[in-house]
Amino acid sequence: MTKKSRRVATIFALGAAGALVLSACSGAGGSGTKEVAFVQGVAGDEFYISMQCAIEQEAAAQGVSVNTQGPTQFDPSLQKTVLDSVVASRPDAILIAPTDSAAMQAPLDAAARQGIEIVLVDATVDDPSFAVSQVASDNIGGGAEAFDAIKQMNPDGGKVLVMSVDPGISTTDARAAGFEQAVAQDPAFEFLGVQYSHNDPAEAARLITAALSRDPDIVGVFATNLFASEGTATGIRQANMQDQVKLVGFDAGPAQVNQLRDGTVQALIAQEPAVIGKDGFDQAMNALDGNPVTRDIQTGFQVITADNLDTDGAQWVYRSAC
Ligand code: T6T
Repeated sequence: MTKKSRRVATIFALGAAGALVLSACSGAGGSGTKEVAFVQGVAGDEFYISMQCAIEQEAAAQGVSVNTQGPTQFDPSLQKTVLDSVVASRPDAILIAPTDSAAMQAPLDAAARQGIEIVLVDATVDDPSFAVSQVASDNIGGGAEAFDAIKQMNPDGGKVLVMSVDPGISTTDARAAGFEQAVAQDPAFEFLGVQYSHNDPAEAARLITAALSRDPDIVGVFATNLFASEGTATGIRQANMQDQVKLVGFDAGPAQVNQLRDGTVQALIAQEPAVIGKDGFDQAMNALDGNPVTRDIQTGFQVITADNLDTDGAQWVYRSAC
């Protein structure tokens, strides 16, 4: 098993509750209480729920108030509306996962100009110089690791495809680039390109079905996030091609883990959302307290397969509720 984490992961139990749609935790603090907002990429995504839980736990330990908000879809225009209302509530700091590296630039520049400390968590923007800190996974490395996993299962090579989300998302773009760069170094593999499923599992299922009918000899697919992975797995299962097509998905939501268990997915690349959240929160506090701030923090990932899912892989599964 490959272990890339540079830190010890926060250990989570697998939550049973359903997805959150929109959550707000902690009200306004009294005078002197620091107020922090966390703006998720999208509500109900177990990656951001896991991050939320860690931020709220850390904040509670420090007596800080946290307000968590997320748009109902992974969409910069919806996220901008959420951000605007958060900025209007004048928190001391905002932790945010920008859903588009260009579209979220101006709204975040404007928020920083109002004196709010901004920490970018998970994703970034084209010019993050306004941010006091940014914390993200090794996304390029994770994409390369996905190719390694596919290659191990297909030593003779073949056609491979990336199922991504939307162009312009820093995280998934970097994962796709890391994968493509790794494929380019191996002439036994043919890269069929990147498809964009708009964070919609049904669209990912539709796209993979069409891709498999165009190229029935595809041997591997890398799905760059939780929803792309879930939908791609569904499409491969519906085509009954799970024995031929090796699927490696980014993230480790509970539904993805079930698909790993049933053999539709062969490997998951789990991030450390709790570490990203806690580190981001701590850097915001450093900025507010006038302490030294770490500008860039890179967190790790762990490859989960059926072999380690019930042992040391279990602690990497994301939470459904705090
Ligand atoms: O993969 C994560 C996150 O890192 C990415 O930026 C968007 O998608 C997820 O939230 C998973 O759905």
